[in-house]
Amino acid sequence: MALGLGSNLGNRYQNLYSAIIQLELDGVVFNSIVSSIYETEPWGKAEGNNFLNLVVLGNTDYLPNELLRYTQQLEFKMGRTSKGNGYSPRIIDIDILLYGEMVIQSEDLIIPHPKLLERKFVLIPFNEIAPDLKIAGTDWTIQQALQSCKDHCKVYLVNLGE
Ligand code: PH2
Ligand code: MG
Ligand code: MG
Repeated sequence: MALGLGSNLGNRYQNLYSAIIQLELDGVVFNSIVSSIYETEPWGKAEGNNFLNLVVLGNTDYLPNELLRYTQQLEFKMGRTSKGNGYSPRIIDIDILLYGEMVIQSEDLIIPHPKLLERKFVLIPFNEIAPDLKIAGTDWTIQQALQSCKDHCKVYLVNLGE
């Protein structure tokens, strides 16, 4: 199971860090592998500052809809306010990217994430930790998806050293 996290409001680094810690503390995600953090240009109609983004790959005992409910509650608990149009600045955004081999098309949840293939701010961190992972419902790996991705928004590795 893989999650994409993003923040472009407040202390962006701390927001990402708090969310990962909370996911682990609540036992929702375990054995997780976390990508580096990337500073990314707003993609699409997104307003506001650059984002920090990362991808978490891990295990979970939650079913997809339970995981969705949990992540939405965590976003809310961390102070995310309006849902806006989905593109307004946010303290934290937690998106389910993949859930094993599952393909889900329900009203409130689509897996794989419907915009996964279009977004370098997701594919670049994802490729760092799982280039050979297959994307359910496609013949592609993460690396192949990244190589074919036409997104021109800039994605920079954040150097946290020193
Ligand atoms: N999230 C969006 C829309 N645009 N752009 C970047 N760079 N990073 C995001 O996390 C992001 C976005 C909607 O959730
Ligand atoms: Mg999102
Ligand atoms: Mg979201």
